Amino acid sequence: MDVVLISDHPMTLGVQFLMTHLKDQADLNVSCRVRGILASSTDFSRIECPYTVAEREHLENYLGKTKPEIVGISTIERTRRRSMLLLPAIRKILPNAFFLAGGVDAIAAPHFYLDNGIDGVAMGDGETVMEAVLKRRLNGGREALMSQVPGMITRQHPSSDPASTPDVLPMPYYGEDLLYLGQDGMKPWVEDDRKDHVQFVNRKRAIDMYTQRGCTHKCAFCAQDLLALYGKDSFRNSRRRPVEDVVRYIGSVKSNYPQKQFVYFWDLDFLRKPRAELLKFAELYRSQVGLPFFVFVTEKSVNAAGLEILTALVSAGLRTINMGIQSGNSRVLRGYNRLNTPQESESAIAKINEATKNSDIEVLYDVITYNPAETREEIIDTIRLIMRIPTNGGQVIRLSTHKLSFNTGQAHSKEDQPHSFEDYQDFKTNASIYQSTQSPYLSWLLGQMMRGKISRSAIGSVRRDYMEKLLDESYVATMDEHHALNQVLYEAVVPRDNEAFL
Ligand code: B12
Ligand code: SF4
Repeated sequence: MDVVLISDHPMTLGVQFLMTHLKDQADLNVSCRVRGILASSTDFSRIECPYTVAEREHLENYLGKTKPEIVGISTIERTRRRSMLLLPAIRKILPNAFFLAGGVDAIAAPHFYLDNGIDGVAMGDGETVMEAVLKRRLNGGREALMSQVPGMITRQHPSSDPASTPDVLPMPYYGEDLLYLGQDGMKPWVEDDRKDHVQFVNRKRAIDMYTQRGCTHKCAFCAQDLLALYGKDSFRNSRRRPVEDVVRYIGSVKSNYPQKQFVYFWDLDFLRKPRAELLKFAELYRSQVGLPFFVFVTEKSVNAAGLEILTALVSAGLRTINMGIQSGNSRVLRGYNRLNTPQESESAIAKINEATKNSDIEVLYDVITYNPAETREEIIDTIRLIMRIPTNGGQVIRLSTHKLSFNTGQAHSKEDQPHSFEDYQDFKTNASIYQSTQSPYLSWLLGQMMRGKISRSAIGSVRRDYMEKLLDESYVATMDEHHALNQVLYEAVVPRDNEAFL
């Protein structure tokens, strides 16, 4: 039996986790061939657009040829439109296949997917659900999928407990059954030839990896690791993989794909491990892998880890460290359910600065812009915090912003919100901008500051010596009162894509 799992690449490692798990099941391996397709768009700025004619033809031909009986689709909010446009066409080619969706967006809005041509939605981690679906299909045919599969909802069985989670955290699959869709067909390996991602700029030849799942924070805007489903399950939220295993696995991927020259650890908080484990990781990684690597951290874990751990990671090859600041105002942070303070952020920023100042490491900070609940003064608190980031070292300090995502399954979810696909600093001509912030001008200014590098002379696209004038109270009020002025400003100063990252 052929099974095809499709994911918009790069989006998540969900499909690659499922593949490793399924390929580890000896009984399934005899009768099933599971392939993954990372279906990419050549341009990050059009991830929500339909596939090009060529991409679609390759995908349809491939499915027509392999005739999978199970098709899995991995979902996030921004690519919902693309998946939904594709679905009717592939259902026509594969009228008897079972279509299963999973991932954050399908979990947040399962009935939307069921009403639009999906047969089942995996409510949570997909490994055990996929395994059960494949086994049932093999043993009892399509009919066997009509009775309830634990962790999956269908039109006949519209609710379910969250899916159970495998005891061992799988490693993402890399191998011949992982294919990449491009303009010229399906390939077993591609050097990512798209423009760099706005926030993560070393994606072209990267190994993506995980050492643990979950995060101890519960920020209301974040769809982290299916928190809405597993929030109370501390075992699920702190599953780890021994660092020895992870380092060995990266070593094997590196030798199979010598072209790959960078490692991204997508753990939501890489430093959330015992100190001894972090030191062991640094030592093993330096001696056995040695590739430059990326980590996400939080201000609490940076403060807890301190200089010793940060310095050990730097000597192991740490190349980019990414910390979310989100806001420089305590009230706004409380609204995000973010259990930190601006002071904690500043203390973490100082530690990161100290550990990285003698290197050219990238330090990447991000904040949230366009939150309708923020006042002018609160946005200015964030602007001022960004202005205080030290620039006395050799590191490259880069900045980026996020707009609130509305489909996280959490407190900030707004199903009635139109699915706006603009993100980061993209707001240029969008009329809805005026409902998304109490100060279009300050949100725009913050977006410009967060666009690119921070240096002694400029913060992002804004000259430092102009900051006080730009923050003058009467100037801010005038700009906000006269939308036409704002509009002129957006149109006059539209940075090129990824401007400051070139
Ligand atoms: C890594 C990551 C990336 C990487 C992807 C790298 C890669 N190799 O693919 C990069 C940096 C490229 C990326 C980019 C983006 N990302 Co991102 N990313 C993540 C992150 C941190 C981890 C995802 C992951 O790999 N998780 C581990 C896997 C194993 O878990 P999973 O995806 O949940 O999959 C499991 C289940 O959901 C389920 N499942 C998933 N798919 C399927 C399919 C089937 C058939 C089944 C049965 C089950 C199933 O089973 C899986 C295994 O248990 C998440 C946050 C998070 N922790 O989830 C954000 C996240 C997915 N990203 C998000 C966003 C918004 C984006 C961007 C749109 C941002 C932007 N503005 O550019 C881009 C879009 C990329 C694109 N398509 O061009 C949002 C999505 C929000 C939403 N509600 O949809 C998230 C949730 C972050 C957040 N907190 O808001 N991202
Ligand atoms: S935003 Fe970061 S710290 Fe907050 S819940 Fe998400 S991953 Fe955790």
